[in-house]
This record gives sequence, structure tokens and C-alpha cells, in this order.
Amino acid sequence: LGIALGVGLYRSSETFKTTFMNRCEKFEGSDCEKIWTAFEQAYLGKDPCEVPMEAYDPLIAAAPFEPACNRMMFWSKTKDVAHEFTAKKHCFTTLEDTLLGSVLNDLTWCGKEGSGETFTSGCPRWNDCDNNTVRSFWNRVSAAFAEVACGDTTVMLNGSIATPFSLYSIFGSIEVKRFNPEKMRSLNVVLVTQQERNTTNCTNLSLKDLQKELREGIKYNCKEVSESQIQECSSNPETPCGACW
Ligand code: ZNA
Repeated sequence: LGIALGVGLYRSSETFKTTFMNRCEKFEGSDCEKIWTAFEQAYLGKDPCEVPMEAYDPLIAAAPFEPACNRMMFWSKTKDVAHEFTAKKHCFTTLEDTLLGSVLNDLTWCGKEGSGETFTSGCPRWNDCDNNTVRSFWNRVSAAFAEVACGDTTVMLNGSIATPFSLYSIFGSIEVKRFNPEKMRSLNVVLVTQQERNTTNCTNLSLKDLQKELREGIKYNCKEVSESQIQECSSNPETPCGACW
């Protein structure tokens, strides 16, 4: 049984690297072996609850974010609708459309003290500890993505919940704090509403918190847009992005 389990773990880490490399190679001209090595060094042999976000600094250096001015889209509590949109309309890029974001999206990984292997099960869950392998990765790449944000940027927020903007989300605690007024002209909130429900609107108090958080010089706009309108727009290839909201 011990051998069978050992083989199982070995196979899962092989599959993990294969997924990493296959996804990475979709981005032409990237040195995926070099990026993999920079990635692994962040967590190999460490307690998976003691990986600070800085552990991924060498990874960011190996695969730096290229700014996509006027096309960057952030999201919070709108993962599905935001990605459904960017998958069809290429005028916006989310973190998950970039190399590092797409390579690690929806994956779990961690190391273990005294081991040189990558594990994909038995890793801490998101809220088990602050400095866990996966959460620190998303904190670090989110910070790097936000630091290069430029021109007019967009964030999709969830208008079906009481507080569409939370200071405790990654968007509120990491990304907004890194927006640089020397690069970013405006932040445009797309508040995604559902027609059936009595939903939040742009006067929501949490959005006042968001405006307060923005450094001086970054313009703020907010627009309520129904989820069905977003879907309709993305499924019609003829509609230019500028006409979606
Ligand atoms: N692709 C991801 O898995 C991911 C992406 C994870 C974390 C952050 N991001 C970045 S930050 C993303 O590109 C957005 O620009 C930013 C959204 O982060 P947020 O404001 O914290 O929004 P959210 O909807 O609360 O969380 C985003 C994602 O984080 C979720 O879809 C989950 O994958 C993960 N997450 C957050 N909280 C938990 C969680 N997973 C498990 N348990 C949680 N409590």
C-alpha cells in the first residue's frame, strides 16, 4: 500500500508539472522551464502555511507582467461572468488571461518540510492559514498585475450581494492599493446586476469606500449592467466592446 500511495503522489506531481508546462507553452516565446524553476523555489521543502507572498518575487521576475493599457479587467466575486466575457471578447484581459494567471488557475499545490516534491493534495485550504502556498501566490500575482495597470481600467463587481466592494477581498486589500495614478487614468466599475433580484446599485455604501481608497488622480466611474446584457454582448461577435455597457 505504501508503494502504491507513493506512486500515486509521484504521478500527481508529474501531472501537475505537465499541466503547468502545457499551459505555459501556449504563450509563445516564454522559457517555461525557467519559469517552472522560479515557481518551485517559492514553496519546495517549506511548511505550506509559511510561504509569504515575497517567496514568489523570483517568479514575477522570471515572467513579468506586460501592461495592457486600457484593456485590463479586475474582478471580485464575479469570477464566472468576468471570464465568460473575456474568453469571447478579447478587448479585455484579466489576470487569468496572462501567463502566470492562466497557468495556475484552479490548481492547488504545495511542498512539505524535508521534501523536494510538489504535492497536489493534502495542501492547506484558502482560509486554513494566511501564508499558504496558493493564497500567497494569488496575493503576489494580483499585486504585480495591479502595479502595471494603465490607462482606463475596468472592474466587474457583484451587484447581487450587499457589499460589492470589500476591503478584505484581494481586490480591496491588494489590488486597489497598488493602482498607480501616474499610470492609471480611471477605474470603471461594472456593477453586474441580475434583473430578477432586488440588487445593489452604484450608490451602495461599499462603493464609497472604494472611491476613498483610490489615490488622487485616478478617476472613478460606476455603471450598473445586467448579467444578461453582458452575456448577450459577449455572444455577439459583431458588437464592439465599447457598446457592451
Ligand atoms: N484565479 C484565481 O483563483 C484567483 C484570482 C484567486 C485569488 C485572486 N485572484 C485575483 S485577485 C483575480 O484575478 C482578481 O483580479 C482578484 C479577485 O480577488 P477577490 O477580490 O478576493 O475576489 P473573490 O471573488 O473574493 O476571490 C477570488 C478567488 O479567490 C476566488 O474565485 C477563489 O479562487 C479564491 N478565493 C477567495 N476566497 C476564497 C477563495 N477560495 C477558497 N476559499 C475562499 N474563502
